Amino acid sequence: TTTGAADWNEAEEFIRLFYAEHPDQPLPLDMRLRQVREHIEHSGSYRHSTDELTFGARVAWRNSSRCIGRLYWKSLRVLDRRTARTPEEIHAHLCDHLRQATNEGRIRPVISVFAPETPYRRAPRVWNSQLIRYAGYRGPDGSVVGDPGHVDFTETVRRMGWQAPGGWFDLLPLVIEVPGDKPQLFDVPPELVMEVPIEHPEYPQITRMGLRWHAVPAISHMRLSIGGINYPLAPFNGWYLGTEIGARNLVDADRYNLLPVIGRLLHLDTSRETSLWRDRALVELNIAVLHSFAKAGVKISDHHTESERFLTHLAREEAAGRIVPADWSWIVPPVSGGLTPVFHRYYDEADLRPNFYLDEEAKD
Ligand code: HEM
Ligand code: NRG
Repeated sequence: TTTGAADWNEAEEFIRLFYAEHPDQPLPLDMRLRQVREHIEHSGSYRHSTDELTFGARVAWRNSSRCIGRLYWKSLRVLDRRTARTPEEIHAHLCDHLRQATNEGRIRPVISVFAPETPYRRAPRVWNSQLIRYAGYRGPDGSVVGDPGHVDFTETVRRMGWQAPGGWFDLLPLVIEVPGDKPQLFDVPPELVMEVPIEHPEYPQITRMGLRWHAVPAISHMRLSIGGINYPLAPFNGWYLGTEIGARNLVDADRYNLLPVIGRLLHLDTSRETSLWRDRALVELNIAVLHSFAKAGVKISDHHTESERFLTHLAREEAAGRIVPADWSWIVPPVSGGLTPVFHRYYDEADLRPNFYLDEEAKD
């Protein structure tokens, strides 16, 4: 990973997989293998064809054992951005990614693949964990305004010169770093960031809280690994599962931590756990999230539907003769786990490549 050299065994395994699933190639398998081997011998690396890159990115999604959303892996839109060099070019491509992904609310799964690590040139990177994230500000008394999950990142970009508005849902700037240059800040154009105001269909108290969330989760800190080649900058997105927002981002004690507030607004008995006030507040918040996205015309899934789809995916993949690696603790939704069919079984835990990896050096 650090030398940027491609491993021949991984390369061979990937090229064989590509040919196994795409047998009608103009170039015979043994010739492509020899080409790849010679390139690795001479330069330490090789270049994926556009078809190999597209297939590799789709299979990386197919192999993501923490992802419940894999039914549509074949339709991932792959944008080949390997020639982009300057921060300005990269920023323009990231903006284009958000435009294509958002699609006025009819969210499309998209990945943009930027230049890989090679022995001759380091790859570009983005420091942000997602293209769209909200800032968090810790005050002198220790309380936080905004997303407590992003306090450190916010502090970093402030030191780099970002002017913080100081609100609850401020869009963080992108930090883009290309080899040999210092990292640069770019705003994400607000007109490219679709957001949904959170309303509850029956409880105006929840609507009046003024909550919102962005439409597109676009993960930007995972390394895409295909056939021994590493692409540290390969941001991807699908659409949200409601519980990611309604049961985690707005709820975790180290995120917006809103259950105590909602419990009080709904006049629940918060004096004892046995009233299950937390659970009642949690369900109402999740209803609000799904209702609001639907009302705004933004694609989102509920955990019952997405769990069903995942079982369909399992059946389809098994019919194609493939195992579906899955991580139970990530696949089972954080609310009503036992109500969903994904709870009531175990999964294969294989680590298959291509895949996405989280590196230690990722900043946030
Ligand atoms: C994780 C849903 C698309 C790759 C997850 C998680 C959910 C999810 C609920 C768990 C997240 C968490 O608990 O924080 C979906 C849905 C999609 C979708 C509904 C709609 C199409 C995609 C796409 C890719 C992808 C397009 C890549 C091309 C991943 C990976 C993880 C993940 C790598 C693990 C992230 C980590 O380790 O932090 N997905 N996903 N997903 N998904 Fe998906
Ligand atoms: N929980 C995170 C996002 C993680 C990935 N989830 C997806 N991915 N839906 C959050 O922002 O809440 N995706 O590519 O659609």
